Amino acid sequence: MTTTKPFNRILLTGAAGGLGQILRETLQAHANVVRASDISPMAPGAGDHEEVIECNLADKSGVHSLAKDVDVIVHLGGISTERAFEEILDANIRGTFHIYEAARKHRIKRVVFASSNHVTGFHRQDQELDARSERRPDGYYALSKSYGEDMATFYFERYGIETVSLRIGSSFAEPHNRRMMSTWLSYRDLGQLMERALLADDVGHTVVYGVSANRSTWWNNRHASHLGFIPQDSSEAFREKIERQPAPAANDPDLLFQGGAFTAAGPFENN
Ligand code: NAI
Ligand code: 15L
Repeated sequence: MTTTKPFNRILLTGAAGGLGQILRETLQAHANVVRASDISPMAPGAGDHEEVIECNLADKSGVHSLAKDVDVIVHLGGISTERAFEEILDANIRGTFHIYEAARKHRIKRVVFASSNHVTGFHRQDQELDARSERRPDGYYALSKSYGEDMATFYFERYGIETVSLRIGSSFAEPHNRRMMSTWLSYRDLGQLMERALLADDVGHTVVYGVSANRSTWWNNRHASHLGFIPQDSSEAFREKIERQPAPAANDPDLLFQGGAFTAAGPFENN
């Protein structure tokens, strides 16, 4: 028996990255074809349900071609840590602009944008935030994600292109340190969040924190409840292992700020 999938073709950028490799498989359930793209080389696609295309997001016409015959874009590609401004500018700021322009020209109705918790990274860890809290980006990387969120609002208001911006916490197989006990997003919960971001109706521009049901968390998704994201996992299973790590100093940014060590990265230019 054949089942009808919600989309014919999904474009996935950043497909060679940590989360791209995880989601490449998840997305197969939702589209006849997943077009996987990255600047890094990847193995050829498996059968006719996967297309693999190498592309630098800074290349406007390359991105335009990537978006041809696509129904929805999952935009994960770009620099994913704090780096010098010019690197971020090309991959993240120009790259995200190219994605939205391609969406407009190809009449693509929705983008799922991998934003980051670092958009609000300079808030202290004793504060609870929601999607309407003040943004306090903790570096150039965070500024690029904040700009990406603004671009999402603009493209919705001007052209009706919907976006779900995922302010992902720390999505790895398991939390790496004490901070991640609060910020961890399991791969299973990431999969559910992606599914809701693709399938929920009338999202406009929705901002949602990507975080599992951890015992302590700094983020409240009250303004994204229409997505129906209900995380199932918790970092608690790793507490004993994490607490065996040497305790950081009391003034370690990893214990003070929601963005942790990102708040202390750089400067990258000395004159
Ligand atoms: P990653 O660094 O493993 O993957 C990013 C991918 O983007 C890489 O494969 C890289 O080759 C590609 N890329 C970089 N520059 C490019 C360019 N100019 N053109 C085309 N592709 C380019 O990062 P990860 O962990 O997979 O994250 C995916 C997305 O989610 C990123 O946008 C990241 O900022 C965001 N995110 C991830 C978090 C996490 O905990 N993993 C937390 C918050 C946000
Ligand atoms: C991010 O935005 C990064 O992409 C990821 O590598 C993690 O460091 C994560 O944030 C985090 O805050 O732990």
